[in-house]
Amino acid sequence: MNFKKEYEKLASIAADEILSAKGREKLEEIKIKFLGRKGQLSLLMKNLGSLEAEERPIWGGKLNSLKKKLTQALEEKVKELLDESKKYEAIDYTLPTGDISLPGRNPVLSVLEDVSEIFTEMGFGIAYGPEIETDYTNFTALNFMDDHPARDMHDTFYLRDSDMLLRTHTSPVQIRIMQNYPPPYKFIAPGKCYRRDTIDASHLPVFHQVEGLMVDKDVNFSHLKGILDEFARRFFKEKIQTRFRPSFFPFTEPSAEMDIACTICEGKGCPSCGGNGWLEILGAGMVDPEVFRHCGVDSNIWQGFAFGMGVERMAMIKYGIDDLRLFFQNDLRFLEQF
Ligand code: 2NM
Repeated sequence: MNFKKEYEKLASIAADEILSAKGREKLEEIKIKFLGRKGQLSLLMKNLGSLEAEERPIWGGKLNSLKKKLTQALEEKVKELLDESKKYEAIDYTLPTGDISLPGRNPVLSVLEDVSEIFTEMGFGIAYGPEIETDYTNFTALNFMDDHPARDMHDTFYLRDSDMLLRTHTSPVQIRIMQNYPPPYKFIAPGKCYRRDTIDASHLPVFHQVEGLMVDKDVNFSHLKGILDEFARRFFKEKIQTRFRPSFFPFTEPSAEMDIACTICEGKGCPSCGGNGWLEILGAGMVDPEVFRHCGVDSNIWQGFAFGMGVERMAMIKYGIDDLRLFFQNDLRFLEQF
């Protein structure tokens, strides 16, 4: 062996390997490799005899101080690894956490709960249904014509190679309940809906709706007005002014939209309400007999009203927010205000 070359090699790599060792097992391996009884240092010791006689004490001394240096480095590394493992041992995962500040709930969810609670207090149940729906329950049963623009690929998310789609409103929940249970009905259907809208301050492709249905043997338009008027007063404030305007939906006849006096200008007219003093908050109407027919409900015996509102829109009006994208950007500066 070339003694000097082997010595230089050992001296240059051994300390680095010790310092960068990851974990006790690796360190033990390194220790055996360099300092073990049959390790590289012992090998060199045994080979001192291959040197010229006058060189032996010099290289012997060098080997001894290298051995000392490596032994010391090893001891320090053992201590370092021990400290590290103690650091983890010292964490007690069962201790209560300290001062973590949590933001409030997302305002969309809290408005959805507020709306649901008001209707629950008025005796409505709550029903849920799938977000993936059929063309029949989302459109046909609701009296949408075959060529209605809402059915367009540009407006609705269709699932590839099937007649399934992402529901564009929660009305298919009402359809499924009516198809599967006998009247009377009095429930709301809150949940996510999907439309292929281009994102802007008032449109997102995913949004939330609360729709409702009340069907019995003697339900008429005055019940619709009474319930929805009471809802508006509980949701906004006792003295809020409301009005109903005639409207059109494929699934109700007659149909109406309900406005409240603008919460910003109280009806005087401002940019928020487009200057006319009123904010539209929901659509409603008497369920069309054609919808009942699709669900197997006899419209000669049962009548009722239905309504629907956009939760994001309600939250925007309630909290005076002019861009609905803020609800879903998860910016703590926004969320912490609720
Ligand atoms: C609205 C407005 C008016 C509605 C109708 C029905 C059903 F299934 F009973 F026919 N569900 N929801 C309805 C009525 C929804 O949203 C603006």
